[in-house]
Amino acid sequence: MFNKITKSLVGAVALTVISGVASADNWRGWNIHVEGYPNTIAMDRFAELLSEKTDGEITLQMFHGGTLGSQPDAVEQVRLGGLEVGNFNLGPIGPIAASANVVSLPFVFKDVPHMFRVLDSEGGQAIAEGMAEKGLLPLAWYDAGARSFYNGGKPINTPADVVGMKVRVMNNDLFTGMIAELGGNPSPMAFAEVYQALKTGVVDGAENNWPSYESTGHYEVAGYYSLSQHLIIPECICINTDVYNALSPEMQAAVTEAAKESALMQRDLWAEREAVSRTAVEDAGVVVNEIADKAPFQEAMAPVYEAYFETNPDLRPLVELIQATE
Ligand code: GTR
Repeated sequence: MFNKITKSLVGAVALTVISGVASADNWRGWNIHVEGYPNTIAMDRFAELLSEKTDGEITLQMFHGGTLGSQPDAVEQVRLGGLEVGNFNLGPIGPIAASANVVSLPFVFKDVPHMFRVLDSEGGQAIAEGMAEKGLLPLAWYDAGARSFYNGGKPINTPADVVGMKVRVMNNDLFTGMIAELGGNPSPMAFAEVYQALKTGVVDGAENNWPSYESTGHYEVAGYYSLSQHLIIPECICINTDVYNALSPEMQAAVTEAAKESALMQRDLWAEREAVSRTAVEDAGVVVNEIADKAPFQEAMAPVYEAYFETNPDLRPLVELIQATE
């Protein structure tokens, strides 16, 4: 009896080896957002689709709410292979992959559809290649809307309103430059620290899209939201490049398909959540203002672009390509 079992086990192992079926890969994924947020739902769906499309050969355990660390740390983790995947905003990736930084130039995109048209073209290809070279291969793009300024005390209508204001930004020289050129004091800080910093006056303001402004509760402590829409930055489902390259072509296709399906879901959820979040904060008493003339904000960004081109002269054509994309 024992012999029989042993024999059939040996047979099964041999078969597995011969047919090249590896044992399941268990991946770990990072996400900064809370339960119910579009990205959280879509990353969970990505995990489900991964199992389905790979017949369980790849499983993904998602860690939401930034429990595995801040975004800059998690970006490093995925690059180094400590984590396999993450849902990242390209803002904190720019300092690592220069081509990915083009999307963080203020006002570079006209609107979100323009951003997606660029990402779906050769411009997107160049950005993706630059990221993959640095160890972060983007499998699909998520929507993160447009970022606008918010603060306590008064609305922002002109750059003069930003003078002297302490504004939290994500870690990236383009963002510190952006605030400095408007006359404010930039304060790079982890996302998780912003609520307390706004509440205690360590910073006067910050900037983000509707869903993050609402989900973090920042609106409770910074009640003026001014529609500057100065940054339109995509997000990725990014995978460690070596992990992806080690997969068979069939597995690569399955992983990419799962990511793309997740992204389509995220974009639908995003559109809904933007409206829901806006209504929620307005109902809570947030004062929202349109900025009648954004040109002075755009003009103030000229030195930010110059500094970027000085460090990355070879990326000027990519920026021009984006600007020329209809
Ligand atoms: C959110 C974005 C996060 C993070 C955050 C921030 O809109 O989805 O990945 O970048 O902004 O401001 O740090």
